[in-house]
Amino acid sequence: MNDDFIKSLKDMPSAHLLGAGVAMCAGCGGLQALKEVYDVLGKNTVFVNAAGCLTLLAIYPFTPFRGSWLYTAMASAPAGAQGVRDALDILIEKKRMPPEEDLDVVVLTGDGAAYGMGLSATSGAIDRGLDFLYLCYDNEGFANTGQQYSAATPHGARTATSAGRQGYPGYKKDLFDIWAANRPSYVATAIAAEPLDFARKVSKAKEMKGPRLVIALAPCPPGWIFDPSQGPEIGRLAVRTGAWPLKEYVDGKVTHTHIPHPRIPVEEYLKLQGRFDHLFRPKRNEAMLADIQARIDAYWAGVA
Ligand SMILES: Cc1ncc(C[n+]2csc(CCOP(=O)(O)OP(=O)(O)O)c2C)c(N)n1
Ligand code: SF4
Ligand SMILES: [Mg+2]
Repeated sequence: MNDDFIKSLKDMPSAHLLGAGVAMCAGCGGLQALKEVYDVLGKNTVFVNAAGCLTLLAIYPFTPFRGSWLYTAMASAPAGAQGVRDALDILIEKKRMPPEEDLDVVVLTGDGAAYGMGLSATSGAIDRGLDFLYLCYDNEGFANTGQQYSAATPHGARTATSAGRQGYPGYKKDLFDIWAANRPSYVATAIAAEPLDFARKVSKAKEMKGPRLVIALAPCPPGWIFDPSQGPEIGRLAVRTGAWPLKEYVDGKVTHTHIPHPRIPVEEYLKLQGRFDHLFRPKRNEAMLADIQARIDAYWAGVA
């Protein structure tokens, strides 16, 4: 990278964040989610980022962000956020920083950290009532290291560690419910392909205090195996098939912010992704397709 290019990164406004993903894949759903969050939060933000694909945005000493960036180990981002929040509070209390210059502390991790390795640190942060927003970009695998399965991988998906006709034998963990059970201030699901819903949720979370989570499903072209141009369509299909319910939790109550109607068959979503190719070719795996559809139907049957 030459000096002029690095300087151009430094001078970039936030609106060019997508273009700044020089080390990222075209059509990265995680990067799109981060851009939509950053457009709402703005520069008074410190990101506390656990190892994952979006770590590639921190090209020391520059990032495309106007705010700050702290890099942590995979399991430790909420603990890092505690340190940053404490430091900001002490600076304000000692009048070494005016309150109007306070920063939003945002944990930014993938699903591998959020659903698995970082859950213990997350639980402690929620118990302490830490004032932070957690953005999980959920690409349903350890994408940065070659899409091994994570606790967020959906049933039947092929990953680097789940090959064969059955794909991943487990079921996606319900991080929304795990957080909600801890009674935090706010929990929401979102997706970049539904930008108004996403922006409204981030704006709402920004106005709150305490532990807040937004989980953004993040279609990943190389991990999910699709052409980058199909990312927005796959994102919309995740919602229209009911595979990715858009909802939020506030004050003990869960509200769906969009109820797909009519709900279209989940295979319309699955068949666009190479990671589910084995369910359609060389022969349709009717039993597994029916199982995946039945679980989605059962979920929506329980939505009032
Ligand atoms: C304790 C630990 N184990 C393994 C790694 C190697 N590693 C770096 S990024 C990554 C994948 C993280 O997955 P996720 O949190 O979903 O983020 P993504 O890569 O999908 O963006 C792994 C396994 C690590 N950094 N730390
Ligand atoms: S592997 Fe997936 S999550 Fe990682 S940069 Fe590429 S598209 Fe984004
Ligand atoms: Mg991931």
